[in-house]
Amino acid sequence: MRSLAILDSTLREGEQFTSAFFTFEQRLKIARLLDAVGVEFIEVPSPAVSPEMRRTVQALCEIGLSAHVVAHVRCVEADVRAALDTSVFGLNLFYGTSAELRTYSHGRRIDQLLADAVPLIRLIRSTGRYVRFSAEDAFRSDLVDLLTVFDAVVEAGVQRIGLPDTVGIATPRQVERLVALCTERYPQVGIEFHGHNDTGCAIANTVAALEGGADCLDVTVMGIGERNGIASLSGLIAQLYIHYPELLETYDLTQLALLDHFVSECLDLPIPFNMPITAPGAFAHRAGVHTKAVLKNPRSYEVLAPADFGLMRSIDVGSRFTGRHAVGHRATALGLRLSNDEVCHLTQALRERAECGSLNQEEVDAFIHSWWEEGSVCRAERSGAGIALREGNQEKGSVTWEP
Ligand code: HCA
Ligand code: CU
Repeated sequence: MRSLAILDSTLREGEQFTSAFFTFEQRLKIARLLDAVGVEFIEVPSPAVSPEMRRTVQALCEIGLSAHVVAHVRCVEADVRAALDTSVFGLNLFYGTSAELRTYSHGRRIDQLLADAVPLIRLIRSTGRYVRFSAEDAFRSDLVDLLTVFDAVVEAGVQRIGLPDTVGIATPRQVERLVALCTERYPQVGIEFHGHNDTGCAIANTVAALEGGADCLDVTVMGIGERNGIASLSGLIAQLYIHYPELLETYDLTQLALLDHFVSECLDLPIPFNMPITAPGAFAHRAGVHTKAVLKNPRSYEVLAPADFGLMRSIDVGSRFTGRHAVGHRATALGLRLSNDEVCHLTQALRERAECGSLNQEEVDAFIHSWWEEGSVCRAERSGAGIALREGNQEKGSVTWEP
């Protein structure tokens, strides 16, 4: 079986998300939750950032996580030494290789950046630590430059090379091809991919990297990161669950929602409505056609089983699109025994009411109760004439609603 490592960078890339801030305690709790989910790597910022960051990184190394803590470090000797001064498992080095970053970011030529990086890689390897080198902005880099850099860093002893799509520009096909090329050229090292979401392809690109041969995929909780972030942990897990379930065998998927909720609380940022698995509506079904089928067999419209993630599905009954199966099901759950005709009438009444605006679950329940009570009055009034809707139907042997 092929192996896959998920690297979560919520504590590094994630805190580069605009207005994000995690306290010391929150960082520790996020790391524990990530560990409970089962990610292999937790990426943290460079300990050289500040004494407080150094304290945090060291604390994260000492709380007994199974995940490997790796520091994201520039190819600058002081930064590398600051990271080596902590107990991190390894260092994730990065250096911009595209013309854009070489010109406007660090201003170094390819030969100059290699002169910086190669001795540092050797230094890190001499301490026995893990080292990965990422060519920042790989997908806007000239292929010859990129391979020149990777040839040198692989030769210097890195265990993994990283291909970040720093500006979210790549298509899945480009990612798969470049990763496949590197997998073939550098069979002795692992390949990592880190995909930004500027054009909405982060998760697709991350899965394409896996299919191209990458063995380490970067994510953050809810996809937070610079600008509009990178691939989300939930999004990647949703894809793996369906297409590569064997790669999730060591994961505890029931911890995922707790993690997303905790980070969402820390940032005072709701989980996005379209977040796979953990969005509030990820397992909510609405239109009559859908709810009828889902009530018969959830697999009709659910490819992810909510229970596997410790979650529950919901049936939204309060819309103008509602159907009698959903309404009958809800009425039964409320303890009412309705005939088929009654369910049809109730559904019609509910739909008419929902034309003025959708109802939430509480409003639906209140509507059903008051509809039922009004019906009882009518039934009582009419009972002398023998035309009470419900009892009358039952007398005639009409079928009681069965969900
Ligand atoms: C950054 C850039 C980075 C690095 C990714 C990596 C990117 O914020 O420093 O080290 O693989 O997207 O290129 O996040
Ligand atoms: Cu990034």
